[in-house]
Parts: sequence; C-alpha cells; structure tokens
Amino acid sequence: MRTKVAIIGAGPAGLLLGQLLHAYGIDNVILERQTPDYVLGRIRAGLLEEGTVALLDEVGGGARAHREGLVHGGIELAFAGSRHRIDLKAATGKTVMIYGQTEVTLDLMNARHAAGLTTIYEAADVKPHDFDTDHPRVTYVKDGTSHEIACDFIAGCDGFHGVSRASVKPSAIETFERVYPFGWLGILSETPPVSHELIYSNHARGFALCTMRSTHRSRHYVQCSLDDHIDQWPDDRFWDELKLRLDQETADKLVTGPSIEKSIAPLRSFVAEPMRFGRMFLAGDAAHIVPPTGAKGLNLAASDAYYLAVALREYYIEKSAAGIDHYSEKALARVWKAVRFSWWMTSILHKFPDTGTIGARIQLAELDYLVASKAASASLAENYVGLPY
Ligand code: RFL
Ligand code: PHB
Repeated sequence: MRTKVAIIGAGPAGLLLGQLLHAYGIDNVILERQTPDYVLGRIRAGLLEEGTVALLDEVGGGARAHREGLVHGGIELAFAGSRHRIDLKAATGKTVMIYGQTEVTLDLMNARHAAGLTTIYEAADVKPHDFDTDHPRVTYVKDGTSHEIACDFIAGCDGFHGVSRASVKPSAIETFERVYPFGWLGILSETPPVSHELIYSNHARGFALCTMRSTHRSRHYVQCSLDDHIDQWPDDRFWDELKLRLDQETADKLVTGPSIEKSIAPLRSFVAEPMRFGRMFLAGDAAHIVPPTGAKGLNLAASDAYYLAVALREYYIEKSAAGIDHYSEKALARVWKAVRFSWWMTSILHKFPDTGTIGARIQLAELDYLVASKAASASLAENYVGLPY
C-alpha cells in the first residue's frame, strides 16, 4: 500500500490530523493498535478551547459538539472555605466547552468513515522505518500477516507510550520531565453536576475538581497517593472524601450515586524536543504530556495537528518545505506555554508532600491575590481559554 502520510494512532491527534489532511486533499492512512470500541472507552479529557471546536468545525465534525456541548464563561476556585469565580468571558471574550474526549473521538471517527478514509484498527507491531531518508515506510501485522505502507511522511500520533518517539535514536532527542508526587482519582457518575461551572478546590486534604460531561453526568477528581489502588476507593469513600474537600454549600448540594467508571492517573509534565525527525513528525501526547489541571492535553493535540496539517499543505500545494521546517519550533512554542500554565495550576492547587505549612500558606496567598487582582485573573483566564495559534 502507498499513501502520502501514514498516521500512527487514532486518538484525537491522529484523527484530527487525518481529517484536516483530507480537507486539504492529502491522502492518509491511520494505523491503530486497539479496536474502535477500546479507543472510545477511554474516559479522559472533557474541556475544549474555542480553537479546538473551530478545528472540529473545519473538518465538518463539530455539529454535535455545538448541539450537546456545554458552553462555560467561567470557572470557580475554592479555597479557605469559599468559592471565587473567574469570569473567563469578561476577561478574554472567549468561552470553553465541556464535550468529552470520547465524543470528540466518535465524531472524528464518523467523519473519517463518511469520507471513506482508511483506518486499520488492531494493527499489531506497528513500526516506522527509514524516516531519515526520502522513502519512509511503516510496517505492521494484521491478523497474523505482515504489511508495509510506503509513504512520503509519517505522523507519530501514538500517545505517550507509542512506538514513534521510541524509534528515534536517543542522540537526536532531548526530553524534559517532571513526575508529580501524587495522582488523580477520577469517577464518572450518572448524577447532575453540583454547579453549572467547574470548581477547582485547594484543600488541606488535597485537591478536588468537580466537572461534568453533560447536565446529567458528572466527573469528579480527588488528588490521591501514587500508591493508591482503585480497590481502596469504594464509591462511598470517594464521595465522603470529595465532600470534605469542598466548601460547605457545595458539599451540601452534591448529589452522589454509583460510579460508572473509576481510574487513577499519574500527573506528569513531559516535553520531547524536537518534534520532527527527518520525515517523521510527532504530535500530541507522543511529544508532550501535561498534568490535567489546566485541561490542556487534548487541546494541545489539536493545535499540533493543525500546525502539522498546514505545514504539509504548504509542502504539497505550494511546493515549499518552509512549513515542515518550522513545524517543531512553532508547535513547541505553544506547547511550552501550556506546560508552564499546567505546572503552575498544579502547583497552586495541590497538596505537596514536601513544601510544608509555609508552602500551603503561600498557595493561599497566591489564590487570594489571583481572585482579587484583575490582572492576575485575566492572565489565568487568557491561558485557560487557550493561547492563540
Ligand atoms: P492518545 O489519546 O493517547 O492517542 C494515541 C493513540 O495511539 C494508539 N497507539 C498506537 N497505535 C498503533 N501502534 C502503536 N504502537 C501505538 N501506541 C499507541 C493508542 O491506542 C491511541 O489510540 O494521544 P493523542 O491523540 O495525542 O491525544 C492526547 C489526549 O488523549 C490527552 O492529551 C488527554 O486525554 C490527556 N488527559 C487529559 N487531558 C485533559 O485535558 N483533561 C483530562 O481530564 C485528562 N485526563 C488524560 C486524562 C490522559 C490520560 N492518559 C494518557 C492515561 C486521563 C488519562 C488517564
Ligand atoms: C474533565 O472534565 O475531565 C476535566 C476538566 C478540566 C480539567 C481536567 C479535567 O482541568
């Protein structure tokens, strides 16, 4: 088989890239290790920047998001027993949208299917080859048979544990990493959200977040130990702990119910530089990870896909390599700002085991300043709604 761009991974980065390339007349094939149902079953991000929604619109996959997504003009920060609203819309003129990653993925999968584009699911042993030559190729095994795709370019959209970044020789790549000393325990429940907007809570017992997927489905997170296992967190313990970390009014209003999904995610900041290796590009989690506190992971996957698609369009339509030559630099400039913001949101909202009581007091002083200062609130808002592409 031959294609212009072989995309490894059918997560948000790979699927969006595939649709953007198709819109620009560039044929592509996606290779995905898992089944479609497995990909759709991963409960992850929930919050989209306007730029991400605009990209879904650009590829004709945004209609359901506009119908079913919940548009939010603010967030609340809870600390020292009270809640304070940050008015995102007033500060930036922009809003954010609650629309789950599972829905984004489904809409992009449907758009890809409708366009008749090839996605090979359950592709085993996927390997990129010869990307430092003009004739890259990708090999894989499907139903026990080996196959090869010859291509012009490879897009590594295969997430943090993917094969693309791992195929680069160590001397060609530099990585930056911070692993945080805690995780997030998340549960999904068929209960109404406790508030119209998201509540991020700094509490002496640890961070908590009240978010949602719809008007009848809630998503909640509590900071937990990295040693914790979900078996140690029956639903009752989760709800009790969450209530303890919220202000009294919110705790009293919280509607609890059985969890329909429960998982623990470690928190990490990670960046690989560069994001281009000859004729292979990395996009999304394959190149960088942010802690979920700033809600940036999925949105960065979308901006990478956009930068890469535009660069490849320039290559094919305008016959210029300038776009692909600048892809890494352009994407990384936006990535590092989101890494900085996500690290900062994490640092002011979580309980850190090693900063002691002075660390906790400094966090409260910073939060107090943040909600009282127009300039500081506006800075948070500007980053939260997403920096321009
Ligand atoms: P994905 O979604 O990981 O998709 C990568 C795809 O590549 C496939 N793959 C392979 N395919 C072929 N061959 C191989 N060798 C392959 N190796 C992997 C995988 O099966 C998968 O389908 O990366 P992408 O597209 O870059 O999208 C990024 C987002 O998924 C990610 O940034 C966010 O979900 C991060 N994230 C969260 N972000 C938020 O903004 N808010 C959240 O609440 C939030 N929660 C999360 C998260 C990420 C998590 N991970 C990675 C474990 C919770 C979790 C648990
Ligand atoms: C989510 O809805 O899962 C979500 C929202 C905002 C975050 C993290 C997760 O910062």
